[in-house]
Amino acid sequence: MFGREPKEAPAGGTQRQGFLKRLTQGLGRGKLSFDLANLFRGRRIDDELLEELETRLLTADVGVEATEFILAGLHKRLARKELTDVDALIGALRTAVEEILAPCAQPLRIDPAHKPFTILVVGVNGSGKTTTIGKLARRFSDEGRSVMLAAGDTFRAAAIEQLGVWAERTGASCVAQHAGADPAAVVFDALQSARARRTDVLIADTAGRLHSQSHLMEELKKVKRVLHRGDPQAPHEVLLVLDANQGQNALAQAVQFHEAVGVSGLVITKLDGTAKGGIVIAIARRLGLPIRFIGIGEQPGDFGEFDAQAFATALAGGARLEGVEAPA
Ligand SMILES: Nc1nc2c(ncn2[C@@H]2O[C@H](COP(=O)(O)OP(=O)(O)OP(=O)(O)O)[C@@H](O)[C@H]2O)c(=O)[nH]1
Ligand SMILES: [Mg+2]
Repeated sequence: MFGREPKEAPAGGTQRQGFLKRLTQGLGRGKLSFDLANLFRGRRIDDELLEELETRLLTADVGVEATEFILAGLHKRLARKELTDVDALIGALRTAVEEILAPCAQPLRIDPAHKPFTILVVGVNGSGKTTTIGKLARRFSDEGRSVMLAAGDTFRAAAIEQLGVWAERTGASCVAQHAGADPAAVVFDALQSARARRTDVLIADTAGRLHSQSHLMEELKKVKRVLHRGDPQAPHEVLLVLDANQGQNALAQAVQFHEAVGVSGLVITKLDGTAKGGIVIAIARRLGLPIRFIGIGEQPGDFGEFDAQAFATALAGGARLEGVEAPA
């Protein structure tokens, strides 16, 4: 489907295929796939079919704007008689989706010149920030990098513990203070400590909910400012974590966070259990921000780089990735 295993993975191709297969099957379970192959099998292309296609796209949260854009392109090709049967139509849809997604498929590159390479993780409560941090910690340590986590969500005591558990599981170090401490102070301390230890990657967790949304944005701005004071180039990445289940709300969140703290990359989580995966297309078209990773479950391995072609194929159905079955 839409993930890519780390390039450094020893078993390379085989691992990637295994991941793609799981992603594709996950999509099938979550009904994320538009399921067009089944819907359209044996039919001819007419107005009714095109209307059904439009409904499918809207139901999957592709959004009005992106849906209209995709359909306009298909109508043009139909008028030119380039698409004579449903297979050709699904193929054209897949290509259209891939063209929207491809510019956003930009992997996160850790520049070793920055020690630590600092990642600030933001997003609303429950979107999957802390879990994503755990997955990133696992990924980076598997690549042979040293990792430090900063417990910048001081709003909930449980958040600090949760991050500590991930640090233990992944062999990362963790800098934390008591609940209620100033998150900017925690993150600043962590930066000093990571620098002293020559840690490769520092990942800062943040709260998803405060007394109000404006409190949250002010706090995040302060954390960012303080990091910047410690290292004029930090944070090197501001990663916004979005829950795909939130559909069009995820889009609104992205706009808001981007305005407040300047997002440089996205992680889209919970694509394993949603029928709303089309939101990825809406986000790509509306924001054009790099999509760094996707999450398809709660475990460290349920995570991969975003792959536009694989995602489009899994969503549109019809075609086969080599060695990967389409969702049943
Ligand atoms: N199915 C599924 N569950 C996920 C995924 N990512 C995270 N979760 C679950 O979503 C829930 C919330 O995840 P957290 O990582 O705690 O979210 P958070 O953004 O840190 O939440 P706050 O700390 O409250 O702001 C947990 O139960 C996670 O296990 C995913 O990709 N798929
Ligand atoms: Mg959290």
